Amino acid sequence: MNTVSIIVLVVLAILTLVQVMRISEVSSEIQGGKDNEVSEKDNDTQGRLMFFVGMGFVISVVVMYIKWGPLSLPEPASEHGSEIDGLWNLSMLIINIVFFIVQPILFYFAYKYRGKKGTKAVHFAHNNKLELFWTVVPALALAVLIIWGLNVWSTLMMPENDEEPIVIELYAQQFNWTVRYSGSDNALGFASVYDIEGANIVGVDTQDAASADDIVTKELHLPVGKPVLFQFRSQDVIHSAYFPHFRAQMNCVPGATTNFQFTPTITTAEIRQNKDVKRHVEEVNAIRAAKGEDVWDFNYVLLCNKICGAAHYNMQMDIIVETEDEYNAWLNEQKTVAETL
Ligand SMILES: [Cu+2]
Repeated sequence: MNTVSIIVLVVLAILTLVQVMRISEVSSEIQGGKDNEVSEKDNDTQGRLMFFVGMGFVISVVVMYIKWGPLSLPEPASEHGSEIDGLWNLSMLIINIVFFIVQPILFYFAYKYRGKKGTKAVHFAHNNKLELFWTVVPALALAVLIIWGLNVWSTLMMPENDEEPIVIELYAQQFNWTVRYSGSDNALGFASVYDIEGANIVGVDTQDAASADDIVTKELHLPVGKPVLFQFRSQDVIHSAYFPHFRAQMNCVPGATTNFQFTPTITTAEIRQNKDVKRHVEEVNAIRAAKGEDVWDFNYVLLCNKICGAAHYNMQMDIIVETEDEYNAWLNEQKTVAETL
């Protein structure tokens, strides 16, 4: 449909609406204006509708919790993960208590105090005790959440290291991730977007001595129980490195380096034995089998959590957490920058 016919259609629709309103006004005048009056029956119907629709909404929340709750993330696979989960669980507990008390009362009262002939609303201006209660209780709840949250934040952002963390760079671009391991010196060589050329996809400065043993790969392997310090860069727009199973996320900003450290605690092989993960894999594979698709197995995943463009949804990478021996064996097979560039 071209623009002209759309405009004509909209104008005709508005004209029709205006005519319908006029007819309604005229018919109301003929009947002495009575059909605009709200009857006792209207109030009854509206009150009941409010109650049933509102309660339907509250019940639908319970049904959704039961049906989709089991799809939430399995146990955290990082050292700090349980602290994030603790904050999340307390927030959700408070939200749910308030929701399941306030919402049913709200819809019940809308029904109970619906318009009735001869009933007049009470003018209730002020009550100090009530105002104190609904100010102090939310203030206390917020204070607990904020103070606890800030504490968790500062321990996550300034971790105390017993051992030197492994430095790994995650390089984001529309729409994929590249990993750069810092090699035996555990120091990343200088890199810049201006040095990107041919096979040098993350712009490593080959003149920098620290870059010779760096390893650029498209696979993310992590050793279990070892702290990992991720450094994030972006080539084009703001991306966000999201590790849902490790309860971690950090923005990747063009022109800046951001970082986040965490310690994986459960290997990929171990998490595949987790009962929630097993059930989820079985359910997914039942759906895939019905469609004639291949069998899928669970993997930790790194996702982009900023809507960074058309293929943003597909900007992901598997993460393999393994024992230190397996990790070192894999890393030794990889080619360094000195060997490839
Ligand atoms: Cu992205």
